[in-house]
Amino acid sequence: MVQIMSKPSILVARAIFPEVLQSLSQVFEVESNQADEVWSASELTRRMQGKVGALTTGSDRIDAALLQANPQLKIVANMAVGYNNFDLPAMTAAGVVASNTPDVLTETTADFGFALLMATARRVTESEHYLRAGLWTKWSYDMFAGAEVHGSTIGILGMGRIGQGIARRAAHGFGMHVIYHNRSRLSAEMEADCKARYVSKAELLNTADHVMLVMPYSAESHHTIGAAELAQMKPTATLVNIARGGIVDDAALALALREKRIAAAGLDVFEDEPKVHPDLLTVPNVVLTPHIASSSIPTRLAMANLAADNLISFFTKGKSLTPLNTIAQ
Ligand code: 8YV
Repeated sequence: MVQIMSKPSILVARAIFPEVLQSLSQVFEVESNQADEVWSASELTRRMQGKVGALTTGSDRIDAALLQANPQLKIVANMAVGYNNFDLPAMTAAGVVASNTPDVLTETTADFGFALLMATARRVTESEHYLRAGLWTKWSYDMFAGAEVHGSTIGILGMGRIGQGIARRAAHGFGMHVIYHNRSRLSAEMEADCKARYVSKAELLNTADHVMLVMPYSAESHHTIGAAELAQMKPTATLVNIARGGIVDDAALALALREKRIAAAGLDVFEDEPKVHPDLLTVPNVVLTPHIASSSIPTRLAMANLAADNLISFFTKGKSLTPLNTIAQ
C-alpha cells in the first residue's frame, strides 16, 4: 500500500517574494499573507494553530504566550538578522528552533548606513525639500553648508559584521578616523582591517564627528543614547541609527535636535515604529527613512531565501542553516 505523507504546515506571516513562496510550497502546506495584513498578537497566535514552522519578520513577536498556545510549533525562521522580536529563552525552553538571516545583508546595510550618514551630514533631504518648495532663488555662500565626512572621525557603537562594514567604508573609502566601542574588543587583525581604534563609550561620544549606532537591541542597549549621552556629543556632531528603535530615546533626541545641541541625525529605526515620534517630524535637521537599510532587491531576496532555506533544511535534513539556539533533537 502506498503511504501518502502529508506536507508539514507552515505560516508565512507577511508578504514575501512569490518565487520564495513557490519554493516553500514544494515542501510545505503554506498559509501565507500576500495581502500583507498586519496581524495583532492574538491573530498571529490564532494563525499559528496547527503550524509546525513559521517564517516571520521583525514585526512579528514570538513570545511565551504564543508558544504556549502552539505546542506543535518546531521552528520559527526570522527574515532579519536582528531577533529582538523573539523571546529566545522562551523559544529554547519550549524546544522551538529560532533562526535569523546573518551575512546576506551585511554589506547592503553598511551601504545604507553610509547613505544616511552622507544625507545627514550634507543635508541632502533638507535641501531637496527647500528646492521642491520653490524657495531656491539664488546661490549663497553658506547655503545648506553641512559637516565634513571625508577625513572626519566616525564613532561606531556596536562592532559586529555591519559595524565592521561601515568601518571599512569609512577608513578605506573616505579616509576617516574610525573609533569604536563594543561589548568585546575585536582581534588586533580585525582592528587593522577596519583601521579602527577601541575607545570607551565616553571618549567615543566626546570625540566623534559622526556617531553610528549598529548594535543589537536588548534590555541592556535600551536608551544607549538618551539626554545624558546627547549632552556628551559635540554640538557639530551627527547621529545615525540603523540598528533598532529603542536604542535611542527619541523624545530626548528630538529636543536635542530642536535646541541644536547636536547638528543633525539620520534615523532608519524608531522606538514605536511604524509610528514616529511627532517631534521628530517637525525638526528640520533629521533625515528619516522607514526601516529600509537592508532593502535592496537582491538582498531582500537573499534574506527571504535564507529564511525559507532554514525551514526547508530543518524539515528535510533535521537541521536549520543559521540557528540562534540549540535544541536537543
Ligand atoms: C529587516 C532588519 O528589514 O535584519 C534586520 O534585523 O532590521 C531588517 O533588515 C527587518 O527586520 C524586517 O524583518
